[in-house]
Amino acid sequence: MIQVAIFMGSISDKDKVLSCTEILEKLGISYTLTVTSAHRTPQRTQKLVEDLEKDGCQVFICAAGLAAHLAGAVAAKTIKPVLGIPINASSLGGADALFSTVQMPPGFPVGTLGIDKIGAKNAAWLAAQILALQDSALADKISQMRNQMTQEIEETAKQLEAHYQG
Ligand code: RP5
Repeated sequence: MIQVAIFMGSISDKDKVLSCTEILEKLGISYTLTVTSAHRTPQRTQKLVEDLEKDGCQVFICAAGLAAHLAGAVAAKTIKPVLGIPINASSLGGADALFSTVQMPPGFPVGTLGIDKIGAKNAAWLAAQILALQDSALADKISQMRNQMTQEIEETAKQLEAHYQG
C-alpha cells in the first residue's frame, strides 16, 4: 500500500523534491512520485487522487511553481491532508508559488511548507508525523531521528567550542 503520494507540476521540479523522498525512505514510509499538472493535465490529476485514495494513500504532497495550483486542485478532490511545497521557478523567487499555495479558501486547506528543498524536507517530516498519529513504531522512529539531530548539533558545538576557546 502507498502511504504518501508526491505530485510535481513538472519534471523540472524534481531536483528540489528529492530531499522529500530521502526522508520518507529513511523513515520506512511507502510513497509514489509522479508528475501531474493542475493546468496542463487536470483530468490526470483528478484520476490520480481518486485511484490513490482507493488504494489507501493517507497524505498527498504537491510541489509546484509559478501560479502553483496543484496542491489546491488536489485539496478540492480529497479530505486527506494535502501538503504544498512552493517551488522557485521564476524571477519572483518562489513567492508567487508560496502565495498561490498558501492562500486557500476556508474548508480546503493546504498545509504549506517553505520554498524548495527546505519545504520538501519538512513535507516529509510532517507527512510522517500525520501517519505517526496511528503508528506508534513510526512515532518512535521520528523521535529517534530527532534525538540524532540534537546529538549532532551538540557534538558540533563541542568541537567548535574546543577549537575556538581563547
Ligand atoms: C509549474 O511551472 C511547475 O510546477 C514548474 O515549477 C513550473 C515550470 O514548469 P516547466 O515549464 O518547467 O514544465 O507548473
